[in-house]
Amino acid sequence: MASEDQKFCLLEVLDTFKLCLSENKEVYLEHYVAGWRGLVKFLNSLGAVFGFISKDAVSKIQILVNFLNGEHGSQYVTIQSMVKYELENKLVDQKKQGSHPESGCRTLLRLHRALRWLELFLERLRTSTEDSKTSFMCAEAYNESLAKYHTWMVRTAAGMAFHMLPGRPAFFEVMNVGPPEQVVAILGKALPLISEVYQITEDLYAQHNLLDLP
Ligand code: 1Q0
Repeated sequence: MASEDQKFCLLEVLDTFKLCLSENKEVYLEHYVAGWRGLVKFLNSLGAVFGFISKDAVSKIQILVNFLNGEHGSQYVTIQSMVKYELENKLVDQKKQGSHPESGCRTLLRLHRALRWLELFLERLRTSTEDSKTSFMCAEAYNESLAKYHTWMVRTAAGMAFHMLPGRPAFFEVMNVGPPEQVVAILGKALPLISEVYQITEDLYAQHNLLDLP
C-alpha cells in the first residue's frame, strides 16, 4: 500500500489550485507546479502503463522547478513575471527551436494544454453516471484538447493507455475523499478554480502570442 505522503488526495490538489491565484489574479508558479505534482501522484497510482505520461510531466515540472530555484528564481514567482522576464531577455524560441529549447514559457505551455484536457475530463467525470466509462470520457477529452498537439505515435500510445484506466468506482476510490457523491461535490468546487487558472494563462499567452511556441 502507498505510504501516506505518497497517497493521492483530491482535496490536496484542490488546495494547491486554490493557492495558485494571487489577489490580483496572477498565477504562482510554485503552486501550479505543486498541483501537477499531485496529479502525477494520482497517475502513478494507476499503474505502470501511464509511466510514459508521468515521466514527461515530471521532466517538465522539473524544468520549471529548476528555474524557480535557480539564479533568477525571483523572476519566476508568477507565470506573468516569467513571461515578462523571458521575453524581455530573449530567452524564448518563438518560431522554431533554437538556443532556448527548454524555456519556462514553452515548458509551461505543454502543461497548460494538458490542463485543458484535465478540465474537460473532470467535467465529464463530474456529470457522469455509474455506468459511464472513464476510458471513453478520457479519450473524448483528449481528442478535444491535447491530441492535436501530439504526434501519431503519442496519440496511439495515449489511446492504448486510456483503455487501461480503472472503471468509475475504482477511479473515484483512488481520489481518496469518500463516497461518489462527495467526489462529485469536490469536483464541482475544483473545476471553477482549474478553469480560472487555465483561462488566465490562456489570455496571457494569447496576449503575447505564445500559444504556438515550438
Ligand atoms: C488519467 C489518465 C491520464 C491521461 C493523461 C492524458 C494526457 C496524455 C498525454 C500523453 C503524452 C505523454 C507523452 C509525451 C508527450 C510530449 O510529446 C508532449 C509535448 O511535449 P514536447 O516537449 O515533446 O513538446 N507533452 C505533453 O503534452 C505534456 C503532457 C503532460 C500530461 C500530464 C498528465 C498528468 C495526468 C494526471 C492525471 C490526472 C488524473 C485526473 C484525476 C485527478 C482528479 C483531480
